[in-house]
Amino acid sequence: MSQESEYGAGQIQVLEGLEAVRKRPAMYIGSTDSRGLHHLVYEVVDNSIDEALAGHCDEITVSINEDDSISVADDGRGIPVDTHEEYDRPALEVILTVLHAGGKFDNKSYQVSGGLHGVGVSVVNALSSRLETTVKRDGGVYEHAFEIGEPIGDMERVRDMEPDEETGTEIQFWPDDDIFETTDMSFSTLSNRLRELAFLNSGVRITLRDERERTEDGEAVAETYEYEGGIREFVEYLNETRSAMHEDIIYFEDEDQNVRVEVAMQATQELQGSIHAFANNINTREGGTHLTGFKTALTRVVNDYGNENNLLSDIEENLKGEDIREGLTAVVSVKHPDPQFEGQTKTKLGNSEVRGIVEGAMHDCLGTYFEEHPDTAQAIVMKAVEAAKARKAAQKAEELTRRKSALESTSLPGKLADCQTKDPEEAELFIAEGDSAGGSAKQARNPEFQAVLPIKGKILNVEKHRLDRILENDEIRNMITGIGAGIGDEFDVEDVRYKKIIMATDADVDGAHIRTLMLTFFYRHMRPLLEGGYVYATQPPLYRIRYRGETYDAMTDAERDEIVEEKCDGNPSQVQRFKGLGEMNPEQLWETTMNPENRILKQITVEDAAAADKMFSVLMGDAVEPRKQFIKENAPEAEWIDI
Ligand code: 0RA
Repeated sequence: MSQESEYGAGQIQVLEGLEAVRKRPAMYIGSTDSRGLHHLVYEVVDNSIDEALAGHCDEITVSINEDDSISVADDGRGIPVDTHEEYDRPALEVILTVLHAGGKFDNKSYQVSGGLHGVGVSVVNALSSRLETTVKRDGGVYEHAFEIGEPIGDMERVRDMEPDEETGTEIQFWPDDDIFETTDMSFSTLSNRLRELAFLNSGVRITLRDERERTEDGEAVAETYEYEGGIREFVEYLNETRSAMHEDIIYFEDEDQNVRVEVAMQATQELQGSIHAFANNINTREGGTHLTGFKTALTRVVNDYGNENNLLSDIEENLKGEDIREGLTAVVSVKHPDPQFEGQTKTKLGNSEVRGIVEGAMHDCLGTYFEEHPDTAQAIVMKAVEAAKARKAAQKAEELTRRKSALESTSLPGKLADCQTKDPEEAELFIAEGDSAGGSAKQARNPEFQAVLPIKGKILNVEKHRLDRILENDEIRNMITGIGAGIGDEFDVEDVRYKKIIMATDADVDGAHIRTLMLTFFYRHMRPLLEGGYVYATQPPLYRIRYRGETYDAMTDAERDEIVEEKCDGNPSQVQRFKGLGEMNPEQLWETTMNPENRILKQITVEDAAAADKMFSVLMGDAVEPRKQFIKENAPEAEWIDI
């Protein structure tokens, strides 16, 4: 048999497609780090969500299995198993092996898969060492398995479906450790996204199981997310720890030109706003036309109401959008038949007609709501008036000059020991807790590329103060000028002077607190730093062990014990405990914490804005009980904040 007839043109195309995915995985799933790994799960789940949006599925179960494989099961129609004419192979095989095949099978009205990375389950298959599917459909149970994307044998019909059995799809896959830097799935990362999907698609029940962890009675750890109230419950959840100004959630949904719009919001007494926009279930962090439409209508309706009811006389001008959004929690979700994603991370909705659609719907619905709830309307306007007064006060007086000098002054803070290089790619800034650690770090550093800024103990808790007060704080002003890229709306990540900003704090409770204060500041006022992955924390060792002329560092008590047993025959010459960075001599500090060759840095990223928002309000806000609860549930992880 010739090569030609063994491999038809279709088969060759398949292999080439999968090869391309394995060669350049980042093109298809963004990256091959932990983020990319979790994308594999989302890719499969998105297909199940599509089934749910089409009205055929209401239950999805995601399991992290003991061997680190993932199973996703749904009760949808099942992936088609009949023969695909063009390829002369079962459709199931085509969908799992041909790039972008999934979407061609039916005209789904709102397709999530096909959105952000939206590359289809074939990409998951190509990047998995093994993948197994079970489909129940057309009266039968079908199985098919693959290795690194290629079918092993033929699809098989293993039995008939029982009369009471439901249709559906189960996909189990083993992410390929030749491709991914890590194959360790994080329960909290998956849970945040799956909870979000359950909020955004009311009526779908999503269960996440972790077979690696057992409860006391031997069951796998599991959580189920199901929200009949949809994004209304999302806003309630986000506001659990914030003080709401009105009982009910303002909510509306509307459909125009095939675009479905849903908005839920509630005003709170807090200073931080928390507005989250989604398009086809994708978190549009960079915003876009739906968010613009929402903001424009909000500003107009609140100003119209204020003017008509003579509530704006104190400020003698219209409220600005930022005044009105202070403390507002909102979720804006649109579903579009053909969403266009733009921006650096493709998380900005571009479809221009959406702006007017959201603006119009929001204007009508919020206008009506205000007419029907004058007390709430008045409270919202008065809160915005307070915000406007504070803003104007800050602008008017010396605050303006202070702010200007903080943001624009060219002179660097006196305490900063800058580095020689001016190339942000190479430059590192160590923000060191306390003058003694700062002093050691200045002696220890490599001045060519390492700058050191000591800060005094606890910086201001920015969660509790407006910008005018924040800018009065010397430590914060030093950070702003040192980093050199402004603050808040004026922050421009292009101007950062260092692309590694390293929080050097002690490995104790105080250190953890200071780190959290700094992170809160970065998150609220320099978020692109976190989004760009420029923020790190040092992880200095706790112990140094010496034995026969060798030194070993240990990060934990357990690691210390292991080294003592295995490397030192149970009898080390010295075990030194490092209490804090300030107590290390410069040489030790260089070796353990600053030398790029040996040090361990933890990169801090913001995976999920809603989860991060909630975490910072819980950790830094006024409500005490939820904070205790959060720390109890998340300790010791809370310290390391997987936002
Ligand atoms: C192609 C076409 C149809 C459904 C699916 C794919 C499908 C894919 C996945 C992936 C996970 N779960 C899934 N469920 C369905 C439509 C089938 C029809 O028209 O009956």
